[in-house]
Amino acid sequence: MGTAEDGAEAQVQLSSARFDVIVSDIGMPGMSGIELLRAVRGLDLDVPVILMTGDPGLRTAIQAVEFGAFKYLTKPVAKDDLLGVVERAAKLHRLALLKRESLAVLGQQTMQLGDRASEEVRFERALQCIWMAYQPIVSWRERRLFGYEALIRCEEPTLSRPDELLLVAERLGHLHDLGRVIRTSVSRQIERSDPGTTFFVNLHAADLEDEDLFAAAAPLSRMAGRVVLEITERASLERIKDVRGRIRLLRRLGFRIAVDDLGAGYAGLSSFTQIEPDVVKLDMSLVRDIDTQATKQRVVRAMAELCRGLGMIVVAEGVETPGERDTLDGLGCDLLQGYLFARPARDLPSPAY
Ligand code: G
Ligand code: MN
Repeated sequence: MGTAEDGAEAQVQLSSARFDVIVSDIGMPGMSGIELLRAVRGLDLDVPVILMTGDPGLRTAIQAVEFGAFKYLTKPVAKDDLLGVVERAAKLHRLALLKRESLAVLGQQTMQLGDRASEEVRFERALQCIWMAYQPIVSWRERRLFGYEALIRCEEPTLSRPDELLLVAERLGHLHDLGRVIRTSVSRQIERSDPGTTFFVNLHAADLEDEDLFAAAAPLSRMAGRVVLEITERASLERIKDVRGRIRLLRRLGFRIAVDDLGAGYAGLSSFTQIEPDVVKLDMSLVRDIDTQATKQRVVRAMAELCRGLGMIVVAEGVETPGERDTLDGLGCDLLQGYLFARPARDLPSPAY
């Protein structure tokens, strides 16, 4: 149990001790209760925060809940009511801790999605420690390196999975910030690398709405001739206005375009007709065990033949075994990528042939 005169003092106490529940006014000198809530989430993802105010405005109430306050009480608050809320909050806090513990015991990698305040704090931290891993894409026939795919990695422990990081960026409306950090980071790597190497960079559909992607002076645009932008088949482009026009602008800057995860996404050919890709990347689900699965072989042979006929380069991703490699080669896949050649890593790992 502890008391604090204002937000700053509460923060000091929070950084040295654990609490079951936090009860705070919204209107306070210096730091508001909402700001305190945000700071609390930087230190503790689970502790319930109960906010009180004598001046209930709709906006603060909405904010309080949106930012993950456990409850919002209007003063005067009867003592028994407050005690009841605090007790309930403490119990749910213990439950939250037990849940984390059980996930750790089970060794499960789950999404650690939290409330808005904790997401903002974690995302800000994540942006500070993003780095790119690079995985080689090789021409197996020629035993030659073709290029690298840049894959996002992040040291923030609660957002270490790329899918989580992207989901939180989306929820917070920060996808453009993330895309810009990625593109700047890749452009630095390209500057330091051999001029013959091509770099594959994943786009999020939302990036197609970021003016920075289309700016000729943006860091990656200045190296567009060495970059293939990957657009996944898994996400829908329906929301994006004038996809064709946007793709045309990217080509005019010098970028080449790939359709990623082909075979895993929506049925139909809308991504193809809209994007007319230079490169197609077959999804790993088609690659896995292809050496023993006749159906996959038929599909991949037909896809590779068609795409090559349309002048597209075909890349197979997620190649893990020599059997998969040899089968894909025989089916007409020009370029291969996967753990068999190298895992994604910093500093442009060399492929093993
Ligand atoms: O969505 P996209 O295809 O861009 O994602 C590639 C992901 O696949 C990366 O996260 C990368 O680490 C992973 N990956 C790369 N090579 C292999 C592989 O050979 N096997 C498996 N299982 N995953 C791979
Ligand atoms: Mn990709």
